[in-house]
Amino acid sequence: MSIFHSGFVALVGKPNVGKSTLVNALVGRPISITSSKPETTRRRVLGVIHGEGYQIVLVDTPGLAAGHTLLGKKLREMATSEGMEADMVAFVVDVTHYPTKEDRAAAEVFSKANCKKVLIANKVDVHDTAEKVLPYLEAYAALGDFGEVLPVSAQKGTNLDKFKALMIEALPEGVAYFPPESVHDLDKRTRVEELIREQVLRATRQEVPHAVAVRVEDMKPGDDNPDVTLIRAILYVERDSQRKILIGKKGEMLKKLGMEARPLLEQELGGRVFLELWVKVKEGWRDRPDWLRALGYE
Ligand SMILES: Nc1nc2c(ncn2[C@@H]2O[C@H](COP(=O)(O)OP(=O)(O)OP(=O)(O)O)[C@@H](O)[C@H]2O)c(=O)[nH]1
Ligand SMILES: [Mg+2]
Repeated sequence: MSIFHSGFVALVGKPNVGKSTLVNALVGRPISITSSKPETTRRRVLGVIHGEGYQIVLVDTPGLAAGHTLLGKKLREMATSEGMEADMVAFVVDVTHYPTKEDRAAAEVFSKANCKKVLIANKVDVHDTAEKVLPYLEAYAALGDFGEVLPVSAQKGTNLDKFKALMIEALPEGVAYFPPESVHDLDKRTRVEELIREQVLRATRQEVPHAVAVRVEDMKPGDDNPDVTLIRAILYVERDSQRKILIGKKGEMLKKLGMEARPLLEQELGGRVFLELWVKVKEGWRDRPDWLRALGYE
């Protein structure tokens, strides 16, 4: 009987280094939302790579940051425990800049993981020669004992085959955790919420993206036309000023968000979608345990 290898590889690091973009590039589908705003990922997302004789389960984690809200604390705890429990840790850094205080803090946490570790230096496409990348690799490699150091570009696909080979090599013998058709572990409702939030992250600035949570209140086939899915979602914000920004002048922002999210939801659900978006203020939800639970951040 041939041997099967499988296991969990946690992608960890500070926010905005490209962990989710890497997961999407490796899986070959946009399963974890991305944006140029730090702290995009707020939940663990599993992405599955299927192959002959192996199955790699990628664990996308929230970026490790010094967030002062209860949500920030929960995300830190989640990312840390996912890293500690994985079969391999991929510590992701970004070579558009030299290591920051946040990189150092994250490296200190994850160098304690008791498993194989690699340093993945992402975004090498921003430099036009390999020589220019070298000093960044050296600076990041000095942050901890990360065994291999691999320069990659999630956006251009550079060295992702080598990254995959490193993961397969590190996987223990095991069983397939997911059936062949599964590429992620999120249910439909969560995917819908995440896709709507992705559009909010892209369209807003400063503190607004961080203060928004999305909840699908209702998702069902239309009464007259069962081929259409009716979705009613609420965008929760923390203050009335943020509510006004999300609605926009004459409701233009909300309309734009709906127009941008709808085709993505139709692609996700494989049919027509009627999307209704509402904005509500839930003061200080990021510091309220009951609301974090209700919003699925526990
Ligand atoms: N130039 C370049 N940009 C990249 C690359 N990979 C990711 N990015 C960009 O970096 C930004 C952050 O990407 P994400 O994948 O959301 O980063 P993340 O590490 O998951 O961030 P958090 O979820 O906030 O922790 C986005 O604007 C991406 O388009 C890359 O290989 N090259
Ligand atoms: Mg992310």
